[in-house]
Amino acid sequence: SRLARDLPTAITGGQLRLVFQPVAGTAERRVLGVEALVRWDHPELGVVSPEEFIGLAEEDGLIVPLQRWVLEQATTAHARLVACGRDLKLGVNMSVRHLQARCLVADVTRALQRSGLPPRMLMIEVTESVLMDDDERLLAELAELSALGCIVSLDDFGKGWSSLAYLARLPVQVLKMDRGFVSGIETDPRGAALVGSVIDLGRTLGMDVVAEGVETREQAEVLGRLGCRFLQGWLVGRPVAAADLPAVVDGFD
Ligand code: G
Ligand code: G
Ligand code: MN
Ligand code: NA
Repeated sequence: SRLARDLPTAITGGQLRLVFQPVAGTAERRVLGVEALVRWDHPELGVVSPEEFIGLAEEDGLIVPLQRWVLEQATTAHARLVACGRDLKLGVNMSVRHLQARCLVADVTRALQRSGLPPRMLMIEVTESVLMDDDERLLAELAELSALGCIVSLDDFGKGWSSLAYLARLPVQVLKMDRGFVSGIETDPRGAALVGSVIDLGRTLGMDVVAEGVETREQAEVLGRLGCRFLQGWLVGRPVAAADLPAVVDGFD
């Protein structure tokens, strides 16, 4: 395809850029972190979503260099923000292929060293589906990231079908609850009850829960009542360029 053909140039030719979406506290009403999201500015096709090219990068063996670029850029930009006195976590999405390639831990270590970002400020986000095949080696790699001091989160939690028994064994500290759970909770008591059980599950397992896709004040209120401490979504903020983050973080109310 056109995208597959052009992807190598995107990575080496400066066509990728990162945007950062804020995560806020429910009770603590301030921005507590950001999630880095990659964009491809294709010279002819315009902005291409990662949904369209991450899979291609995985198929074509380009995912490791792409994720290295993301890690380097995100940690460097974030270290600058932290150096200006802002105490924020950085979430970076990772591909399971990078874990399988056995170089994620080394690449994360290098990015932390180069940027000077404290490990405790970096959260590595892996999707649930990725971890379903129950590969002990992958779990060990994730545990190594935690040993480095990084946070590991399970992204899109609830979208797939991971078993509860399996979840308990995962070396992750944060559940990012898929936005499918959040939509409609303000009007649907069953949906709200379900979200409540995910939050309780997180508490039982000692994991923080971040609600994704929060779009309205009503949803935020329900989530707060159900004990959810962290919110992400358009209500908190849309993804913005690194240069615009200080204004978002400092102007939040
Ligand atoms: O906000 P957005 O439309 O960019 O997100 C689309 C999807 O792409 C999300 O599932 C998100 O997790 C994923 N994604 C965004 N940036 C990255 C990245 O740098 N690496 C990987 N592997 N996935 C990403
Ligand atoms: O990493 P993850 O799969 O969670 O990627 C976040 C995705 O969700 C991105 O595509 C981002 O643009 C999208 N997103 C972020 N906030 C909202 C929101 O409030 N509503 C909706 N519908 N999508 C959102
Ligand atoms: Mn994510
Ligand atoms: Na998600």
